[in-house]
Amino acid sequence: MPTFSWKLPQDTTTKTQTAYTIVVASKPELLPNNPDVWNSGKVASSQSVFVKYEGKPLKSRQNVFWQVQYWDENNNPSNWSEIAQIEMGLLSNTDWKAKWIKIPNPKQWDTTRYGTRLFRPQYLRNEFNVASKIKKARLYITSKGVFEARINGEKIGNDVLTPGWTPYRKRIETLTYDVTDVLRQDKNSIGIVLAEGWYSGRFGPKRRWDTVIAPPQVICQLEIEDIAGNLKTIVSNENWRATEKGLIRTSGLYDGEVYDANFEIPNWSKPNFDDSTWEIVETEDINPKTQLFPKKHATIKNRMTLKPVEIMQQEDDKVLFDFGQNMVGVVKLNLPVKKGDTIKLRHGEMLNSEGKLFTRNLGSAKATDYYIAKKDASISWHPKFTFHGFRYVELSGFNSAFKPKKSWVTGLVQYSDFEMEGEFQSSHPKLNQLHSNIQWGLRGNFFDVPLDCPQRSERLGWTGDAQVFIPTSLYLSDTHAFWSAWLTSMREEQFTNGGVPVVVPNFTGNFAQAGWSDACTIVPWELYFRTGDKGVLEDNYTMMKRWCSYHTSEATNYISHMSTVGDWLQPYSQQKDDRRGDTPNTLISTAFYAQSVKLTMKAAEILGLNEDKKYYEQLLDSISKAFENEFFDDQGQIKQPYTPTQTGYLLALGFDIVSEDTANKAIHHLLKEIEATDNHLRTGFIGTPLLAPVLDKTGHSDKLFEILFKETYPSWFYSINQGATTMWERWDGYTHNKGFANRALSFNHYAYGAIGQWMYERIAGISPLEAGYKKIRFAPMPYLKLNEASGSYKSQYGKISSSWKFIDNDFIYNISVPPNTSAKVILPLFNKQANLMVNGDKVKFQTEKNSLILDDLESGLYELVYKNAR
Ligand code: RAM
Repeated sequence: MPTFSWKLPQDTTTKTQTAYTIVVASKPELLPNNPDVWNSGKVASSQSVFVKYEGKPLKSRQNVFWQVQYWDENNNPSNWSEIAQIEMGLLSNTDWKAKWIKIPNPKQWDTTRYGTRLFRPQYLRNEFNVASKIKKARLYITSKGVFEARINGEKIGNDVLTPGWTPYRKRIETLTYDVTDVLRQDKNSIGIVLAEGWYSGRFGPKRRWDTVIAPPQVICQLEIEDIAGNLKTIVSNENWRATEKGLIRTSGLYDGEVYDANFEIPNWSKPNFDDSTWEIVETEDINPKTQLFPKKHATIKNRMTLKPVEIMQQEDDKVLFDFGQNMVGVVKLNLPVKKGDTIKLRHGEMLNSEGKLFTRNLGSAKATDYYIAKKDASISWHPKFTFHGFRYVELSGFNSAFKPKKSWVTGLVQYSDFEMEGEFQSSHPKLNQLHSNIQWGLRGNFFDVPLDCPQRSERLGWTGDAQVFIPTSLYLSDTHAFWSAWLTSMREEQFTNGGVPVVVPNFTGNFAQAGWSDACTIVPWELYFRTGDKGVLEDNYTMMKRWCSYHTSEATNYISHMSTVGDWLQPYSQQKDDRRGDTPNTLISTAFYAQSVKLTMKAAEILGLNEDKKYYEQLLDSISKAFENEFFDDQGQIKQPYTPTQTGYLLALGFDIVSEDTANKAIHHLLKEIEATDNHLRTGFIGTPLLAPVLDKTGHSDKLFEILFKETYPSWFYSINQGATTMWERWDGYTHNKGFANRALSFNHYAYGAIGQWMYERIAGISPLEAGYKKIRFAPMPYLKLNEASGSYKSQYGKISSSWKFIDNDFIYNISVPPNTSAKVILPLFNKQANLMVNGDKVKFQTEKNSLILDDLESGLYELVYKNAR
């Protein structure tokens, strides 16, 4: 059921909300006075985000209109908001009168090298008549595979690779399109192109074990209401026809697309097309065990375009384009061709030492698209059912009559449709480049589900990568719906024993791993804390509990023996498989056992489940004691036979699982470990995200700045110095001196971008003090390496911004606190005789240790001036 959120106007005098009324009606004319669906009444509350709908359950197809009014701090009512609308899709399988359809006996062939079979894309169509004028029409549609629909020749929507990727056996997301304007009174036609996508074909390691690979199918239901109120429903059924002899010859996510213009079927998706030579489709009833349910998060879209910055001749008929930015999506061609030309596009993220496309890191993904020309023409084309990760594209097979131009190619950047709203700026160009690389990590990998990487023959929803990156992602853009949709898939993939797979949707098999599967507690908690949506905890609490029980079943005397790949990709690992770090597995697993129990305890507290809370509190206490006993000596040092590592200390301190006394000692051992590496990180996927919070909370952020601003290996800036425009899987995936590393060579892996969280929290200075930023903490760290920094975050309440700089020796700090929130400002004390002016007035402030504190600031704009700060 829906929740309602609204923003109070920013830049007015309104400070807070003291009450609200929501009214919901079946027709806009009934608002606000006669709401026939729901009236919340006047509710005395400051809640303005994620307010639950409490009327009668909304039904399939139901259309409702709503408005909100709030009262401010002086009890003055606002005007009613504009009217907003909600339309429900088909909520139950029984709403569907349609059947799954597909071409009968689709031909498949073995690409023996991979042991998987491919199906040709299908073209399916039907015609129908509409006798009277149309008032409203909706197309409900989805597929096992990916599709594009057309009505009367016109493409429906501008979504990419719909319906996206879910555990298909359990649930398939459906789309609803308003098609009122493309239908006409008279003859109409509907056509669908259907390809493999994630559903069948060559994708993921699991395919290799599947003995049966089902061919793609599509289902759709077109519901038309005429002006007299008569309803007509067109459904996918045995009246449809299909062919495989269409333009797209093959299409696969890893391998690319082959488009042959000789197979053009003119007007195939328009009315009056003779499809008598096409085959009658085969139908299949809807399986009640597979839920069809409307997609709850944004589809993938063509979000941006990139033009090449350079064009390089390779051979007579081969050129290479450089987009200047590693990106994800496809290339759109705009070029002249002659009959018979086969244009070939190969994609790569890097060039080798000879200046040729480097593709070894793509694994078995061919990432190659073809366009075969039927006649002399100027073409405009891009592939539909594939995607690639690339900065460079090699184009060959063009006609020697034409001289390649930059305008021949455009990069279509594709990702789940959200605005990149977070802003970060500083006086340090490399820090700004790092922010840009992190943003591109999100653009490249938030592809309906969070992917580890977008280019090689992998592209899976790795849970470990996701759990470290979620806080950063929420700063960068509104990914709330994206994450909660992925959590739905995670719940569906949880095993009966409570384990959670390491990739979601599950493609790796029935096993769980510490640090990865723990995403099932970490992601819900972060999502709740950073958005204030309690519903996330309600939805996922059972999964969290079951996961904790599974953890318990994998522990002896509270010490976990759950498997883990460990501190993945820790530099200078001494292990046989050097992708695994040196931190003992059991230390990692026990630490995550504690962390999952802690977050579940916190969730129980928020949900008011006191018994559970107590239970987890005790369990956490037992785990913490056992952890400390097992791994630490009384000097706060990791003890024999366990190998001390930066990550070992970071886990203990970051997850708070040792006593205060031990923590106070352990921090010195961590600092020693860091000094031993000349202030470089020696951490992998597990430890790296903990460096910032641990060094910060123990008062050693100067150390962190040193690590962060390092230019030598391993460090964030090191990869930038080697040319990175995205986050890399390993810091030295490529180096100017040594060339390419052997493996783990993705040049678009967002995990190490987790440092973005700290850049927003402590360099710009914005973080939530209370869930969802109801109270905001402004705590920048004006650091000597920087002269200024600023950031902004689009919260549910409005834009939060924070910007500081030094002018001469004075520190100037500007913040914006949105309405209906409050704030606490924490600044370094600089010098004790501080003269602090706020909006021109001298103010008193509290001090705490070495900090200056202004608490309970109400909403508004503030300029703080601190004279002679340095
Ligand atoms: C790799 C993935 C991912 C990592 C796992 C352990 O194959 O790229 O990033 O989490 O392995």
